[in-house]
Amino acid sequence: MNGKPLTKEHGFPVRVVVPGIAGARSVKWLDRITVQTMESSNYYQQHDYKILPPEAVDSESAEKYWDTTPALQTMPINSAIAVPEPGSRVERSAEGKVTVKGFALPSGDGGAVVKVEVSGDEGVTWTEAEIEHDADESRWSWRLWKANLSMEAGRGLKIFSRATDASGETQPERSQWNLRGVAYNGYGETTDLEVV
Ligand SMILES: Nc1nc2c(c(=O)[nH]1)N[C@H]1C(S)=C(S)[C@@H](COP(=O)(O)O)O[C@H]1N2
Ligand SMILES: [Mo]
Repeated sequence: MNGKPLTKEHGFPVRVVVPGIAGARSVKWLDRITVQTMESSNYYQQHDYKILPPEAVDSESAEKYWDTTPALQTMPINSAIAVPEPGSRVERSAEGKVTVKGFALPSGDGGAVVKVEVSGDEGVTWTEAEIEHDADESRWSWRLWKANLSMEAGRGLKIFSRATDASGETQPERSQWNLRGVAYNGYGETTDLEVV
């Protein structure tokens, strides 16, 4: 944990870390490992963290899908905007640009995030961001990014972000609804901006 000892909350004394796999599988407070030919029957492997089909709309209608839907393992590519915050007032530079910052994560085994784009006109035009960190060291980690985006002044404006990784995986505008709300990876966005 950035060179500091693992805390109890995060799994001390022993935690498994599974790169590229959903955090739900990084088991904390580890006390034994079983090698077996069948998938774990653990509740969180079987009855949670699955992308259920949209027909599953509540716990009753979901019941028949748990056994036939594979457990979520790899996460899809994703990005998020941290700056500017939703609802904020943003001052443009003398050149009419807004500073946008955020982070992006690659898909499970997809290599590093290699491209991040931002849009200030709801996806009509895209501007490429600069990505920090060495791509060679970012196969399973997030990368921070920063962009200078030309925007017109106005109210109620939005900015989107869209990441692409080395395997070519990229974010859709939205992803399909699922009961557990897992693996959502539609464009990152910040909304309700006042750009001056
Ligand atoms: N033993 C154990 N490990 C666990 C869990 C748990 O309930 N028990 N939850 C998992 C889930 S769902 C998540 S999202 C991560 C959260 O880890 P963090 O608190 O370090 O972010 O731990 C995972 N490891
Ligand atoms: Mo979780």
